[in-house]
Amino acid sequence: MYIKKITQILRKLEIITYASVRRTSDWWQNVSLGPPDPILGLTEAYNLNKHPKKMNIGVGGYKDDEGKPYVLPCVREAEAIIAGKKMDKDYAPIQGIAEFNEQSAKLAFGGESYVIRNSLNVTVQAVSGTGALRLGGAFLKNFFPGSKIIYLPSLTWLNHVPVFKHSGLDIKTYKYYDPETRTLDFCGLMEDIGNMPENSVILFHPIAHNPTGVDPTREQWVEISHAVKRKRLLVFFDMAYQGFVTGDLDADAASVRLFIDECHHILLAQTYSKVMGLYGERIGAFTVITGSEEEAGRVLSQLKILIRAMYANPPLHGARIATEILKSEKLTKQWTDELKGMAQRIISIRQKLKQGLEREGSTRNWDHVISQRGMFCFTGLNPEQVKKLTEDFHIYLNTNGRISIAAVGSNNVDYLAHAIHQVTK
Ligand code: PGU
Repeated sequence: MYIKKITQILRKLEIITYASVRRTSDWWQNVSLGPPDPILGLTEAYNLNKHPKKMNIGVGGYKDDEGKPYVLPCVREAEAIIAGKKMDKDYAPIQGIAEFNEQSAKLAFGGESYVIRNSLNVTVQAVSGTGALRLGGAFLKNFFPGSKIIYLPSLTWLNHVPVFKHSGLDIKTYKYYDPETRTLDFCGLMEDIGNMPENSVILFHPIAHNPTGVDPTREQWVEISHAVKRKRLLVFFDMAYQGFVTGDLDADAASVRLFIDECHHILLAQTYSKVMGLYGERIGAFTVITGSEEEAGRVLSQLKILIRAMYANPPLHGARIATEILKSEKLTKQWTDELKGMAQRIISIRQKLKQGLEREGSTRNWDHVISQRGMFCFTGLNPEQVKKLTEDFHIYLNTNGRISIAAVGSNNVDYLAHAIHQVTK
């Protein structure tokens, strides 16, 4: 009897203690379930699907003609050289590996660029393109004296919005793509620039616009540059596809270099994810063009403080690979040949897709499949049609109708054409 009483008391105490612990540690009860990522979430869904014909054409990652991930042979060679050097694993400097930063700036601006000759560029290693944009966002939030608004093209890479929001900037859009004509809405773009408040920030994709594959012409870039200057806008270029369109690194950087020649003090995000296929290595660079070497020193000091607080210093391996390739004439030549190979395979898949759609009997106009540039095709499919492609054909793509042509192979392009025709006829 006595023992029973004690046990009851102990039990009660335990419950009380447990309840009080529970009460104080219910920290996350108001955390709501977030939606899957609109791009990377597709891979999660794709991985769960067991259908033999399933296709993941949602994520912008280059695959070989059999749909397998492709490691560039120049990357394999660079890795062999690095392995042979038995390098240490010490921390990189806060701003990253100096040689990598130099080579990245040369790649973007050209070795003879006046900004490099006069040390006007502050180029730091970044955690890939996303990290470069995020660092740029933090720099703008903290130091840009103008408005904290960043203007993005209406239709842009989906992650631009959360990256800049997370940086504390306000997002507005400018007209870019005309869905009727499937071309650049140049008049709308110029009109919107004309209406922007002075000293705002405007983001451009310098080549292979994601998701539309529609870029301004050289003449249009010149006009844009003049309009931007009239409004004293700060230009942030997000260059994710240099070399991916033509295989010519200089040609694909033409818009960035035009702005440099016209004395714009731009910001630039670069990534080696696509162009060297270094997706998972998370390697990129961020540049601020300044007005003097002294200003450059001050800007670098503040970037280092921001980096230190965000991730301390960047990883080594991807930077070492890119540096080996960029500093060797032989490997750079091999790299550009391999870039050309990737660009050509994408163009040939575009042609096969269009032919396939015609063979299926589609009477729609599919010219844009061929005319758009870069990794993506902005098909014009609506969310309902996209849903049907996924449900009926096990094809995963973004609800905005964007497909990564670079992830389609000769073995499944006809299946894709058949499926697209079925949902659009
Ligand atoms: N900027 C643009 C225009 C991009 O398309 C991408 C990647 C990035 C920056 C960032 O690339 P990093 O991998 O951080 O270097 N866009 C791809 C990749 C998947 C994703 O959304 O991250 C895409 O599918 O749009």
